[in-house]
Amino acid sequence: MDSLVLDLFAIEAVKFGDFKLKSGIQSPIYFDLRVLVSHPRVLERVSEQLWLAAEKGGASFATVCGVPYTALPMATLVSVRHGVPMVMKRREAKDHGTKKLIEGSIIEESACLVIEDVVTSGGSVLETAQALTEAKLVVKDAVVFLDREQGGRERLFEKGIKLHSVLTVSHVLATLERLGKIDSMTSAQVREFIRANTFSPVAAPKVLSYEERVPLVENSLTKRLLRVMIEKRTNLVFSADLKSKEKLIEVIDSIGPYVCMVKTHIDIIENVTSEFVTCLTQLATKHNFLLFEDRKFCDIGNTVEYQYGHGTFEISQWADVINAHALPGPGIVEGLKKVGQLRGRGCLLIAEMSSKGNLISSAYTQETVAMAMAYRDFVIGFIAMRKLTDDPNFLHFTPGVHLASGGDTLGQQYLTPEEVIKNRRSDLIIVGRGIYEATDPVEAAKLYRKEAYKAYEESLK
Ligand code: S5P
Repeated sequence: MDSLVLDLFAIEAVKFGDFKLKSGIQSPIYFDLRVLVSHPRVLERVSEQLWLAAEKGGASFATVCGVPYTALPMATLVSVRHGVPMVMKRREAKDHGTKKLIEGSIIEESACLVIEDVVTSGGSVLETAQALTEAKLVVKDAVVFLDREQGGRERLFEKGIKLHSVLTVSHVLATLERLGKIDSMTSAQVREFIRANTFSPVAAPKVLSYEERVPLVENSLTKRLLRVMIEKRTNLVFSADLKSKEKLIEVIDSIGPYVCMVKTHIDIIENVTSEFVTCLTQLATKHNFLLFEDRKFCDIGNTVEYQYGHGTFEISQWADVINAHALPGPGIVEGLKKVGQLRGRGCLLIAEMSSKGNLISSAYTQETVAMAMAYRDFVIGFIAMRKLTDDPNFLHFTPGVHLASGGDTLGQQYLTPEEVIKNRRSDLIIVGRGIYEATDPVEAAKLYRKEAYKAYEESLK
């Protein structure tokens, strides 16, 4: 191992001095294993050591996956040399087409070994492991060439991943000092830096109960919704996508006691009149639920201001909540806010969609979350397929929910209430056809309510 450490030092894969890390912290040591691609013999040895470390650690796996990008050539060498298939993780989901994050043939439920060059906090390994898990692979082991000993091992262990390493910083320091490449001062300085910059193991943030969230949220509409959810013990939103006014009123009146919100597409209802809208608001008062018009605004600020405040449906007059795409940029929220904020309304940003092949990328989702943060006085949450932020102010609404998994013929993809609330940690489920197309919509609403609320209670444990 001495000669490998010396080689790394010679090719400047390990450097001493004063380096600014990605996090902004100044570090007296820097590892840059990206240079390995220019040194094939060293790269080959590094890869072989990774294999041996995983083997020695007792890792068992059917595929390997390198954390992009530096570990990709390492994983490739391991794969080719030992005949273990590899899968490849994209840095982000493709913007078009399949949106797959993991490329390669996947044998569901088989174990995959994550390969990484350097581990500090363990964050990159976790991110890759999460993508692999979502692709139905099992991650129990990860192997890293260099463990910076800053808490990554412990953090990964907490998440059920055993980290095997070829080298640790302590080992590298001791070797270089012993071989006269660095002095004892340098090595002591690095040790002190590592000691002072260790990430403490963190448990996944606790899921807050609705009661715990009420005093934390800033927006009064969010507070109101949470209170309804608590009082009625429901996190079910009914998507009332019916065309007939009479039928719609009948269904809403019968399932009203079991939902905290009713979502409409006002433009699909035939011959909407002001009496109908009044009836809708009366039902909302009678059964204590909020009204959400699923208008999905998506235009420049000036236009959405008109669409929201005026026009046939006068949405701002009766809908407590509306939603909007972030696509046009912050102007859309500004325009909607001009109309809605004074009336105490709230907006959900569409950060993800349930439909197959939708063009939303992970970068778009992140930008949407950032936009919401900037307008937290009006944006109360997201339409999303999972929890996107731990900020208690934002509620996550997930559509595409059905007790029978699958989808429809037009691209809708369904998840179960349990998957959405317990595993993906969303806050509310949106159910349409699962309820109004059931033989007995009232019984169906009761069942969805029960399942989603039970999943919420279990997520608190
Ligand atoms: O990504 C989305 C966003 C929304 S708001 N996927 C969706 O399905 N929706 C809406 O949720 C959709 O417009 C419909 O009103 C409801 C789902 O209906 P279901 O019958 O498939 O449950």
